[in-house]
Amino acid sequence: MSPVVRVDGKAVELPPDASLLEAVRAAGADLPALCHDDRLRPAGSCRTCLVRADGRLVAACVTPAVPDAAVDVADDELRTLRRDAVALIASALPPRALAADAGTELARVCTELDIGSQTAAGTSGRGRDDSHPFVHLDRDLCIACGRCVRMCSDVQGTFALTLTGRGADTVVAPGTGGPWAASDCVACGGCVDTCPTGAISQPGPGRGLDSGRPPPDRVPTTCGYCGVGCALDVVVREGRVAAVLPARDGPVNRGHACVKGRFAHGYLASAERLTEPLVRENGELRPATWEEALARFAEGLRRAVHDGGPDAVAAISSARATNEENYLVQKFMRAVIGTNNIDNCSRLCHAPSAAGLTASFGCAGGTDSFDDVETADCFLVVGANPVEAHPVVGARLLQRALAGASLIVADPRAVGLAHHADIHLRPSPGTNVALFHGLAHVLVAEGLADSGFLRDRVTGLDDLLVLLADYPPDRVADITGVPAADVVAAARLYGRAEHPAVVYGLGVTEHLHGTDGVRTLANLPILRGAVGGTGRGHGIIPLRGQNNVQGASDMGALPDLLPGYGRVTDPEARARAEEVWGRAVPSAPGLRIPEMFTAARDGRLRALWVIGEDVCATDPDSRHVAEALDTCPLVVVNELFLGETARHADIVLPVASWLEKDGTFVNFDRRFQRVRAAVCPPGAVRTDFEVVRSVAAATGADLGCPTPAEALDECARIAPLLGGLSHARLDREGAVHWPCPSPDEPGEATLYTREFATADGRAHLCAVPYLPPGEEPDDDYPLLLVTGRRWAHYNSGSMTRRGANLLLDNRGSLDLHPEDAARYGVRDGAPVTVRSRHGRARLVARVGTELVPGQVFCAFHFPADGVNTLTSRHADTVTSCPEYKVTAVRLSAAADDD
Ligand SMILES: Nc1nc2c(c(=O)[nH]1)N[C@H]1C(S)=C(S)[C@@H](COP(=O)(O)OP(=O)(O)OC[C@H]3O[C@@H](n4cnc5c(=O)[nH]c(N)nc54)[C@H](O)[C@@H]3O)O[C@H]1N2
Ligand SMILES: Nc1nc2c(c(=O)[nH]1)N[C@H]1C(S)=C(S)[C@@H](COP(=O)(O)OP(=O)(O)OC[C@H]3O[C@@H](n4cnc5c(=O)[nH]c(N)nc54)[C@H](O)[C@@H]3O)O[C@H]1N2
Ligand code: SF4
Ligand code: SF4
Ligand code: FES
Ligand SMILES: [Mo]
Repeated sequence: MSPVVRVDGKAVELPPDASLLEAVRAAGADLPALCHDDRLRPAGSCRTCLVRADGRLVAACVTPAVPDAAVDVADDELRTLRRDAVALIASALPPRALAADAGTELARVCTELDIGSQTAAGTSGRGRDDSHPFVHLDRDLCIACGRCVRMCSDVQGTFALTLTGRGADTVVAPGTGGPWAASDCVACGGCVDTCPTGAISQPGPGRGLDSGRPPPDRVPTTCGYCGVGCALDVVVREGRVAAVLPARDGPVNRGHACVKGRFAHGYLASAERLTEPLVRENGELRPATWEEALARFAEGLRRAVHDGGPDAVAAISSARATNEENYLVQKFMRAVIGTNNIDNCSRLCHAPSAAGLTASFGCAGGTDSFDDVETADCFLVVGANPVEAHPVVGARLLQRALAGASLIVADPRAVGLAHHADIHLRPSPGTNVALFHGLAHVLVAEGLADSGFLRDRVTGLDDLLVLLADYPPDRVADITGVPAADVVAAARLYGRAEHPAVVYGLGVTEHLHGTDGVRTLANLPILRGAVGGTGRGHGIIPLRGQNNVQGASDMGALPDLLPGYGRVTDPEARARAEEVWGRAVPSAPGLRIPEMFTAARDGRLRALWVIGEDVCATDPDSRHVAEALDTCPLVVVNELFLGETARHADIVLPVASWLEKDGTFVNFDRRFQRVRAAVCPPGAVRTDFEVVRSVAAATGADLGCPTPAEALDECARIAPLLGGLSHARLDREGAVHWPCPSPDEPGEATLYTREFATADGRAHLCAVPYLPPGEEPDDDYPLLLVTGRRWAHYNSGSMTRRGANLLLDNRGSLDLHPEDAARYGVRDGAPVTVRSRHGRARLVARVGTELVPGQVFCAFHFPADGVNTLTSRHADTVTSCPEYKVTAVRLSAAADDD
């Protein structure tokens, strides 16, 4: 029921459970509310929001708006009471709290209430804590409102903060007692954002910003790090980024963000930033003009095509770049060069998701919207570590678990969410398919499958039932190491939930049988009828990694697919593109990324354009990659920095990053969102968009699409799936999900509500057996190395290592169990050498119990350590996605040098 309340006589209708504060705001009035933040549960402690409700004096923030309540706000007595409450708080603070440039919520409220700056007459003396690179504390400004503490617990879920002391001496402090830098803080910035006084602030020009009130110098955009797609407001001062704030109306982040989106923009001003093109001369890279670099590039392309035909040219497009840039790159390769040799880092990441979900359901994206987290009552989180890799998703999942939703985590490591899970399944890396069959076996055996759904909407049940007979929990326990009782318990939890949801990551895809993993995981929601808009669950969502890896693939930066997933082998799909481009589109699928390197080594590939992927750092068996580049006659790299790959290039083109350009990204749950230039790139830097156009021009071709907006319009004409998308629409509506076939239809958040998009309109169960991983430990390489992510750095680290994130984590480390540490004589914090059949890495040991004995873990954020010299060329048999999650290694304690 929607209550109707009268605010100073004006009737307002409210959502159920609204507070009087919301009623007052809905009536167009406002109140000071110093201990309140819409993102948090109300505390009702500061008494600055006093109103009279049906004659009683109450704090509006904690008083429910009961139907027909009469609320007085504006009378003089109330104004005085509120003003006195604020003035009392301000009077205890030192003068700087209300200085002219304070810019905080408290300063704004005082101005509005005509409380002069001389009111702040308290003393200083409690001191500061500036130990942390991004979060500073000025204890004298703390009013003990507790907003920071609640932000850290109720939104972020880190529980790093507490209020200590008594009475007027109460002040916020890290719960661990020591300095902030040594606390559990993961620098999400939540406390900084909510603090009304500037007691907690970020250093530099963004200090004490009042994020509730966007002034006009804020540029709304979408984060360019991970695939969550947080909406951010970039505060610009004198042409530079002063701060990045989470947008309160962000559809996925809802006023939250993480250390990367919020603080990792120091790279923009790095002295190492490339500011002019480089060309190789006598073996060295030297600066050049754009004219010279482009002319050389065009000549190199001409020669490659002359010597080897169009298929002697290939491009790797960037999941960091915009949709419009990806669209143009693939258009250039297909319509100008005449080859389908175009791919993107989805190949290294979620290509098995695209292939697997397409085979099971018909479309290459997650089946449902992340908005469903609020209604799901059970989460099965598989092979994903969102607390570190998709922190805003991790935070929202954690809050749902804390609110009572059940949580099953399937990960060999004790990742952040596992600590809050009802059940933590720890399959041995590479054994997912057996685990998923085990869960399916129990669902079927215990009558938890949805027979009506299976009959009406599903294909493949008979084959699966035959196969599942071979996967009783005991056998699954033998293969995976997960106790049979846990398999049964997890299946029951998922099977009996009313609205279960599956969320997964690279622990499913980056395997020799990654596509099988995706498909057999997808069997679970199909068996339960928890997909396809049945109201009985929320399907399956891949946590796609890069900011725009979904979009790069949607745009057709793939060797077999055109924009909107038309197959290059399908004459109709080709005809749609050919009509718009006026050029024939080749019908043979092109090379995948690993095939490009093989072709380069074989001499078949004569020109490779690498746009925003540091393949020599992040592709597996990287020594082989470097050799391939060195063999290829022309290598051109579009980059921000002279990374590992750029060092092997013949031409390096300096490009803009996400804070410096216009376009759109697609996030992990298929939302198109706008990206806007907040600042100008340095020197002669151009956007990838401009670069692709000028490369085409240098070869004598006109790519059309003079602006990003026009590029998306053109893409919409080719791709029925994306037909309704445009910059104008996104500027109006914020985010729009694909599929979105027409401008006057909303995007589809939940897919397949009528039928699945497969040829027969049914969901397809997958009956493939478990097969072992490509590498297994033996006497020479007795340990199993899993690679993945850590919270403070991003992939190659090219951006996060060039800013203060380096102060949060400054070296590559290897996690190992105390038993293994003892066995190999490795001490915590000591250097350790890791060897595989393919290479060697040097790391620092981190002894702990995240892993079981026999397994070790490291990230790949410090390329100089050599982690990707260790990883093998084993790859998913369907999509060629590397088996990054399983490498057999051995350790030695000393940093020896052979
Ligand atoms: N801070 C940070 N955030 C990032 C990134 C980053 O580099 N740093 N990168 C972004 C990108 S590109 C991506 S793709 C995403 C990746 O995000 P995630 O997929 O969450 O990342 P990973 O840490 O690579 O792997 C996830 C988990 O898979 C588990 N795993 C390994 N093998 C198996 C297995 O056989 N079975 C199961 N069930 N689990 C297994 C690992 O233990 C690991 O915890 O993160 C994005 N966000
Ligand atoms: N061992 C191991 N290796 C892995 C993985 C793993 O789990 N384990 N995960 C794999 C996965 S999932 C992924 S996605 C890859 C990621 O690997 P990469 O794509 O290589 O990593 P990034 O660091 O995200 O970015 C690549 C480069 O793009 C540049 N860049 C940033 N923005 C732009 C832009 O707008 N335009 C251009 N032209 N360049 C830009 C950056 O400076 C950076 O050098 O790593 C893979 N490698
Ligand atoms: S920055 Fe985030 S994690 Fe750190 S103390 Fe503040 S709210 Fe907690
Ligand atoms: S969660 Fe992802 S999208 Fe959001 S701020 Fe962090 S890196 Fe950016
Ligand atoms: S905002 Fe209502 S009591 Fe503090
Ligand atoms: Mo990724």
